[in-house]
Amino acid sequence: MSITPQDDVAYTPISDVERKEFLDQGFLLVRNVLAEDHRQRLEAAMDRVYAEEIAAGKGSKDGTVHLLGFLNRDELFGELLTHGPVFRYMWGLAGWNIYTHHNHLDVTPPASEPEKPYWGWHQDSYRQNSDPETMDPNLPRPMLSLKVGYVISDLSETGRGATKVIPGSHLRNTLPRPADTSVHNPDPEGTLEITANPGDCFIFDRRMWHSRSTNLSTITRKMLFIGYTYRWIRPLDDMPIDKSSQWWANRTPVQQQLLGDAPHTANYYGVNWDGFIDENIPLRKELRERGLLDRSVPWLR
Ligand SMILES: O=C(O)CCC(=O)C(=O)O
Ligand SMILES: [Fe+2]
Repeated sequence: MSITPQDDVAYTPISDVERKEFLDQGFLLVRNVLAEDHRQRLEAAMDRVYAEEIAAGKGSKDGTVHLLGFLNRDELFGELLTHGPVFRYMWGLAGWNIYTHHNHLDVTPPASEPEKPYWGWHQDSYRQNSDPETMDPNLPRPMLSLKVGYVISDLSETGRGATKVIPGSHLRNTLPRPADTSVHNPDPEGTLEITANPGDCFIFDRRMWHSRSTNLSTITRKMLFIGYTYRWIRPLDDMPIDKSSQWWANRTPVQQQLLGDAPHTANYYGVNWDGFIDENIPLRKELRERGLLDRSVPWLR
């Protein structure tokens, strides 16, 4: 049983081995990031939000809820933004100039009908894969964002609707598509279905080719996803935050940064017109005070 305070965990640098694995594979499976009582409280909060969404008619026909911008729906979700055992990977892999542009709560009941053919393989972020003018097809696109998926239900067996990934595929700009996607096609070579226990998480580079899968089991799948990107990239979700709310007042300065707060638009670029980098950007300040800025890693400069 660890007695390390949450903050110390959050600011414990990841190892070179983990960084290398992430850079090579495009993802990391991290075990036991949620203590069981924490996981249960998160699940209870998810169940409440799920019921609210269903009552508001926002579930799909089979009872699936895919709620974008869920963080401000519970105190526990706001705290999850800087959850120590995971947050250390976020700044360790992406640096201090980050926030969440995209987050979703997913409840996927057992499929009510036989699986229809679909091709779900994609890299995240839509036009980010087309707009940047990197014309050399062999030059990998920039990562730009990464995402953590907290596993809340038991995904220890395949067939429970887990995310499928192709390890190492984040450096490939294309994935061959079957000629006919109206029929069932085999998964691409190298596919891995991420089986994991409740309380585990996986962290992935948004470029890694991945797909959802159908929940063919009798267990409802529950996941919480939080994406982190650079502060100079626009939000993807519509998550209006009431800054007069208790929820906002309860957020730490780092959490407020991670929710998109900034004193000035230029601040998103790390610019302080009186100097160059704004030393008061909360996460940068936190890392600096702890001696964790590192000139040899550009995103930690
Ligand atoms: O729900 C899933 O398994 C996949 C979700 C996904 O594509 C994503 O979070 O980017
Ligand atoms: Fe995705």
